[in-house]
Amino acid sequence: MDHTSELKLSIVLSTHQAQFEAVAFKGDLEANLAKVAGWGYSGVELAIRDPDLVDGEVLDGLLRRYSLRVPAIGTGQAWGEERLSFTSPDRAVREAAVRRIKRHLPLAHHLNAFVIIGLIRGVTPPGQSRTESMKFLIGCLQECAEAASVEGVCLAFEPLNRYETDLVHTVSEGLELIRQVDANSLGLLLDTFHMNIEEPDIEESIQRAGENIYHFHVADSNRWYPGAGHLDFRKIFKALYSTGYTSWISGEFLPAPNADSAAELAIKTLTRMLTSENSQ
Ligand code: LER
Ligand code: MN
Repeated sequence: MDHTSELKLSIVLSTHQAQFEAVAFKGDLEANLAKVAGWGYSGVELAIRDPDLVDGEVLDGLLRRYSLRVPAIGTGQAWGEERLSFTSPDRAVREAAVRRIKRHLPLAHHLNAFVIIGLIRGVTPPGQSRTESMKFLIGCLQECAEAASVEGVCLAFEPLNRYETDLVHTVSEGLELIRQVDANSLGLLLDTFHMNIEEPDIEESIQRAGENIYHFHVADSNRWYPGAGHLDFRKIFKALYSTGYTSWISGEFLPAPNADSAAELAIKTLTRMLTSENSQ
């Protein structure tokens, strides 16, 4: 396994201050981009609550200055900060969530980035059945996927662990959801932190997801940087690349012991794991 010729390593960075914890860098965009590039990452995954708050020209200039690409745009802050969701019992909230995802599409098209559908799926509220939540979720995804196709963008749906949502925890459930939405622009984002909690066999699940894997998040078992927990990333990457995956590995982990050390240790560990002399 030698991917050194084209190491596509990125890290999640929030364009603005945010509450979500597993993002090492928030706030001061230029300072953060400079640091990320300095450590050797070639990409930044941008977590954006509201794309209307992002100045595209300023962003373009900064990405050029630091030679960084954007593999994906994270959208979960619209849930974390504003409670927008695809499964709200309130139609107006669901419509606002769909509108928000659609607003991400022009920037995603411009950056050639996936739009992530993670936490914005929401949770089943008291008094609503899971069946109803899934019906709302599928309807919202169909609308977003259609708009994404028109814009030439793909959506990456992320199975999340049971402590964050009651809806779609596993690769199997993710694949079934994709089948039901039935849109070419929809694939999966797999996250090793969630897989460690929910999948019976991480490597087998990765292989089963196969060409439906559009994007990949890494954090260790404790949601620290890869190498700080007990996940076997060599086995995980072997399974991932055996599916034909050629896209990005994106670090989404806690700023522990602090953001800078986590980012630096992550890229060192990932680079070592992905070079031939160190992989089995
Ligand atoms: C949330 O736990 C997560 O993994 C993010 O990628 C949410 O979109
Ligand atoms: Mn994730």
